Amino acid sequence: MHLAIDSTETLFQRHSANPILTNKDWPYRINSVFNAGATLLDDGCTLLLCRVEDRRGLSHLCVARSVNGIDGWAIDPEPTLMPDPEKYPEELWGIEDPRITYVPELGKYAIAFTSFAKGGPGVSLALTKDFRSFERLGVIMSPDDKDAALLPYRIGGLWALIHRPMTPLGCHMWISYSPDLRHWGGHKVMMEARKGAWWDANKIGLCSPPIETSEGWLTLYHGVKNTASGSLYRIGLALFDLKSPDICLLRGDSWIFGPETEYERGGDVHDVVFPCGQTICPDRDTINIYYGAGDSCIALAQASLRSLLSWLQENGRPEGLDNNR
Ligand code: BMA
Repeated sequence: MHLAIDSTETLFQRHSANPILTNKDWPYRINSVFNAGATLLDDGCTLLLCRVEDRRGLSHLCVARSVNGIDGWAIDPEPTLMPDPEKYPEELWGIEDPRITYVPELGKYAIAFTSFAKGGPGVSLALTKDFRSFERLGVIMSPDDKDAALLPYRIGGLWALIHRPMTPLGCHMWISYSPDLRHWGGHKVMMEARKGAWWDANKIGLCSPPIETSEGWLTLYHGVKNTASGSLYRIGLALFDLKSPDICLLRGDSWIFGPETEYERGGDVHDVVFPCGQTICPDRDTINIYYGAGDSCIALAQASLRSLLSWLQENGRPEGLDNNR
């Protein structure tokens, strides 16, 4: 049995400036800011597409830009992308949790986000070149579904989307394929939630978009443990085959990051760490992981790509073997 508790504690380093963005930083009145998509722009600046919850409880998206990805954030003076329920009824109760993928073939960023309305939460897709104007493609995965990200290029001629439909039997990670980003099929389970007492029992979901490495798609995912005092959101690691991303090559047994600090254990929803985006530093090894903490603020943790991969080689196991799940 692999517990590897000591090595996991040093995999993610919280930044001393945490939390790096809170409602007090916002140029207009909001309740909270959390769960941000992230990308590096051509000029090297970091862009966060933040989920902002207003004081009605509805979410929209707002851009924050920074030269070093840590501080000095320039925040759009008004919401960058507001729900538009007249044209897109699926956005009636807001838009949430964006994941950004740069798609070289299109020369555009693809944003997969949760659109929330009376039918439940579903997955919507939008494209943008500049994070100022957006082309909405509407709902691409019907409710209940969330935690989606597009892979950056076609696989076998088809676009690939990771997402997390919900069923009463469990919430597992799926992958689906499309010739045109609008029509989706070839649905396959990528990775299942475990059962029983596990930290990732019953409900898992993709965090930030998978990172392409020579060993496979390195993937952070969240697991949700239900306890008598509520849900605990923690982060685990898995590696998927580059050419067949529905094949899980390795999955760690322990979580590698969980709520510990005051801003993670408190907040509007306690005990939540929820990354939706990351950037990779010029050394091509350091990852900046941006995560929502307690559904109230945005924090930054740094990790080494090489250390995450070697932790998985030591502590991960292929899926499908008898592993007591
Ligand atoms: C999930 C999502 C996230 C949120 C988390 C904890 O289901 O809705 O946006 O951060 O719950 O509340």
